[in-house]
Amino acid sequence: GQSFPHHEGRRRFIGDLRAVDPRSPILSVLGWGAALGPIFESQIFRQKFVFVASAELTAELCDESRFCKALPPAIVALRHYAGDGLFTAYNDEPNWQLAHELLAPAFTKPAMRSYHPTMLGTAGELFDYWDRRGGPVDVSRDMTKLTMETLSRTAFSHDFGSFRTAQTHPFVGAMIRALQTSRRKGALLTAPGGRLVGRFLDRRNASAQAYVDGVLDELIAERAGTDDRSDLLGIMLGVAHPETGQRLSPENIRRQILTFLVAGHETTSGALSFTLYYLSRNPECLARARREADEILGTDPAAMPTFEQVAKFRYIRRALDEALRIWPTVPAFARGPRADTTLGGRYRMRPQDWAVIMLGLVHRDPAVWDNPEVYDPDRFLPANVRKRPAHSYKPFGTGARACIGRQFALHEAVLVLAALLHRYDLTADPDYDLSVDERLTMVPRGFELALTRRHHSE
Ligand code: MNH
Repeated sequence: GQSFPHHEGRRRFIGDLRAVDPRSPILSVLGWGAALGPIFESQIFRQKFVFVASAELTAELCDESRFCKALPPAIVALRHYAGDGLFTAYNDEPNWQLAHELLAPAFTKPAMRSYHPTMLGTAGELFDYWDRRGGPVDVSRDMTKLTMETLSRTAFSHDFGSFRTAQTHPFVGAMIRALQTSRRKGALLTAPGGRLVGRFLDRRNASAQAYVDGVLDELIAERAGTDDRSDLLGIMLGVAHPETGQRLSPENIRRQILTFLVAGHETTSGALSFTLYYLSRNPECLARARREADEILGTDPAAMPTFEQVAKFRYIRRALDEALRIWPTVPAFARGPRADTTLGGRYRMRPQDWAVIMLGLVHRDPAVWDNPEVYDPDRFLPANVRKRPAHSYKPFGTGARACIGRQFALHEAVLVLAALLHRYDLTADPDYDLSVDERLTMVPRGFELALTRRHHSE
């Protein structure tokens, strides 16, 4: 095939292996890829990856008539656990269409109204937990507790009890480790002896995976036989397709649960953490966000937003959008052509080819964004959004396979930010330098905030 600009340190046989930190491959590619232009490649052993960095090529790849979601090796490797669950399904797998149609009603804006009380409840528990413990807060860890609880309670009516201990729930740790290992296997499989290494990793991972499966099977068993369709699990167990009568199999339901837990908690938690990081670093933005929270929520610092109020926090929403621009927590997604075509008028692509859209580069493309490194929520004022070309901002993916949980994530995140800013003064360590941890998604590492209760009465 054709070759694209690549890292100058490429070696025979291993390719760009030495330029990629195995613990943070995405950060590595963001780092050296920025200098390689709108489209570039990397090669690890025999596996080649094509990356897109420009908003212009991204817009073309987002044209659903010519391109669709593709599954690069790291995502294919996740199929070992998540199978034909929504995120890892191939476009033409029947369970994608079926699960998408059965679950879509559970993700509409009106559906969020039914989740709102639970979202308030978990946020309230988090605040109580902070007030009890005192001392600085590990933002990523605690936001992960919050989003994990919100998701498992709204989607599966299950309580992980995250706020009863300071530690991360062992289930969350095991789930992330199991999936991370399998994702890393992706590129290694093309190395000599790669299959052996893969089997070794699988064995080392087996107990974590067995534990995760056990918890999930128990969650399903607790509910089998009941007919409560008020959450995702109930819908998956109880609802048949209105026309075909088809249902999801128990195995597929387990894969969907794993998918929702993974796709639904760390992503939102990272978005919350990055927003708090940038607000703590930008006093003017923080003041505007807090003023908005105070205006809408009134004089009681313990007030929580109503469902209708959540849509009114326009500045806080922009603060979140802007954090997801600079640090999209799902850092990339892949697209492939539906038929032979030419990308950007120059690059031939066949249906088996794919290109990875590197959101961290696209969202900082200087052709679209002035001073891309500067945090400025007002980029998302409607008048400014209208001035930008379509598809220059894609934190939730695109088209038929875009994020089903977008409304859910935005509703929860805005609600929590507003309530938090209303309730607490935040102070960050001025010496903290942002460091990003590449788990399954991107989250700030070691970012701490001191939170003190506010007493505002006038
Ligand atoms: Mn989510 C797909 C980003 C929150 C469930 N999500 C995607 C994709 C992106 C994404 C990007 C598309 C990936 C691809 O094209 O390969 N998701 C996010 C971000 C947040 C997020 C940045 C939070 C912020 N996602 C959530 C939440 C849930 C969820 C919350 C569930 C409650 N996401 C999914 C599922 C898919 C998905 C399921 C797969 C959808 C499909 O292919 O049909």
